[in-house]
Amino acid sequence: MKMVGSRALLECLQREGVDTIFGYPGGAVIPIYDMIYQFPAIRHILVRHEQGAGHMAEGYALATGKVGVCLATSGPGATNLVTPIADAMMDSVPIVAITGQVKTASIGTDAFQEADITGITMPITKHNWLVKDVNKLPEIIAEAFHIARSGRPGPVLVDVPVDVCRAEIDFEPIDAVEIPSYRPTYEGHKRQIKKAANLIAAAKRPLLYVGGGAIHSHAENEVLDLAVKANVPVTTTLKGLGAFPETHPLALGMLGMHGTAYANYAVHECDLLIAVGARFDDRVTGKADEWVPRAKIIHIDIDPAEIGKVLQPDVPIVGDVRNVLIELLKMVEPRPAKQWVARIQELKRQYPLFYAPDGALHGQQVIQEIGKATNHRAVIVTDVGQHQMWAAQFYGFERSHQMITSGGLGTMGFGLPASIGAQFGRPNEQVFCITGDGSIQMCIQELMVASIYKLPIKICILNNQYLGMVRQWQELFWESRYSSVNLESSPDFLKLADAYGAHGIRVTRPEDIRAALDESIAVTDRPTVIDFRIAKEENVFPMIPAGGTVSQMVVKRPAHFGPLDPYISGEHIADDCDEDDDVEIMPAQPPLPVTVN
Ligand SMILES: Cc1ncc(C[n+]2csc(CCOP(=O)(O)OP(=O)(O)O)c2C)c(N)n1
Repeated sequence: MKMVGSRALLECLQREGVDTIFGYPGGAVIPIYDMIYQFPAIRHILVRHEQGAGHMAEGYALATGKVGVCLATSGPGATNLVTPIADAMMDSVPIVAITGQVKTASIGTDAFQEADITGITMPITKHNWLVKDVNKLPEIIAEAFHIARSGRPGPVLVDVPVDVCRAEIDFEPIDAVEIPSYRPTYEGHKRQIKKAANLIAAAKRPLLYVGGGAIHSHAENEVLDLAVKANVPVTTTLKGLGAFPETHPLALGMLGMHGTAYANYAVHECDLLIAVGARFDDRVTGKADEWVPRAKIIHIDIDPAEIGKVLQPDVPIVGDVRNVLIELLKMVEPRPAKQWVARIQELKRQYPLFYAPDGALHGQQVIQEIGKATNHRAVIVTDVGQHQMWAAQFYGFERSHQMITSGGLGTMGFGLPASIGAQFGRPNEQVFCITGDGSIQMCIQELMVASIYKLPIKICILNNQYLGMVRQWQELFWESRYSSVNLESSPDFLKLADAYGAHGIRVTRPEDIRAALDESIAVTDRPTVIDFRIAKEENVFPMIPAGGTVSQMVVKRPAHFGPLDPYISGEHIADDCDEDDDVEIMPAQPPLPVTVN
């Protein structure tokens, strides 16, 4: 069928199942915008800044597991997508970014609004294309979606010159994509899986270290089955939160720089680390060559480039983690691990997540209350900073696709637009945006989009009047020389909410948290902004300094716990060994310094 390129583009998107595009128009994409009217099944969301469109596409993808789509014009429109594309690359988020380009004949002439966006985004996309021939458009769009969603997911970009949009094509849909040079490995090698099963059988203190890859591959049930069958405690990364229910007795919560003390001690003591869709990020490992000192490592990942990138595994398994775990489960025998599980329980008792109950309004308490008010079922989208870490520590995640956060790039400004994308993707669920007074101001303009579409997002600003996380580093590592972190002169967030047509609430006392949350939950026809005036100089603990080791971890413990139990040396636990239990406990390296509060 004969048609122009812009129609062919939208036909292709429709065939890919695209129902929502987040975008912003401009000269080079007017032909596409003109054609959108003829595709009523595709909803276009007019954002207020292209960065917002990119993060919305990410939020949509992370909430639904589908591919998110964003659209921008050439030049500045395209370069405004760079941050969300880089963000999606770091966190393996499947998005397709479509950009307009100046007409083919003008490319390379410094034409008005020309930017070499395929050049610029080459290192931050899985792949990108400049469409020079309209006849290639259907094939390129099919490949773009295929590459974005398959293997290790990630962002792709398709740059379409304005004359290609207007050129005529005899359109034929593409049914199947075959890219000989791109064939992700989905099945793990059987012999490797058998080796992994043998290591699990021989291990006395195994530990599952689960990352975002487990969520991308829908491996939650298999992670749970393996943990229960072989009695393996589970710690997750920031991006893996929700892959394992935190109420489970084997759950250790998040590990790493601001992970739980018990997760980090478990890493230190384990004799087998089973990494599932996780990439040994420096915020997890700290000083990598001293991390996990006693363990053999099994590393399961779909991306062969991750194997051995940071630490060399004893058993690497390349494949889709769900497929691999299904095979592994067939070979793993049930095994008791009474001593190890008891040890984990004791670590959890000794080092609970903790903040001082001093009557002040604490970010941690706000997060805990959000957990209770939503029965731990809401979709939580965060920005970047202290509030993000408190959300990770204190919410209590129970299911996958529930925590949406910028982990790898750490992009302030991600939260609000990503929560809008998430709410579009999951219209019937409660979406909470946990943000800071710094982060919210980076994409605040998108509040208008939430208002126009009556999205009932609850935007919780943990307002400490500082760029809190940077202030914390300056306090702890730069002798409290606070430099350019003061945000006392922020706008009045209630007036701002009003200006954008959102509901506004201010909370200054802990006793008012729950009422404010209930009030916001009752507002269903527009966003709510809650300005929580939290303690100004609170720090996130536990903390292992960047590049540090577990022995440098600073932990806060309740005062009534008194001095550390001598059990930490592991001595008396060894005395407790059951006769029939062959698990021998290796103590953590004593003494582990802690700040007793
Ligand atoms: C775009 C961007 N710029 C700078 C940073 C560096 N940075 C990390 S956390 C942080 C402070 C965040 O402040 P706020 O949003 O108020 O959150 P808080 O830490 O106070 O909870 C900054 C500036 C970043 N992560 N992203």
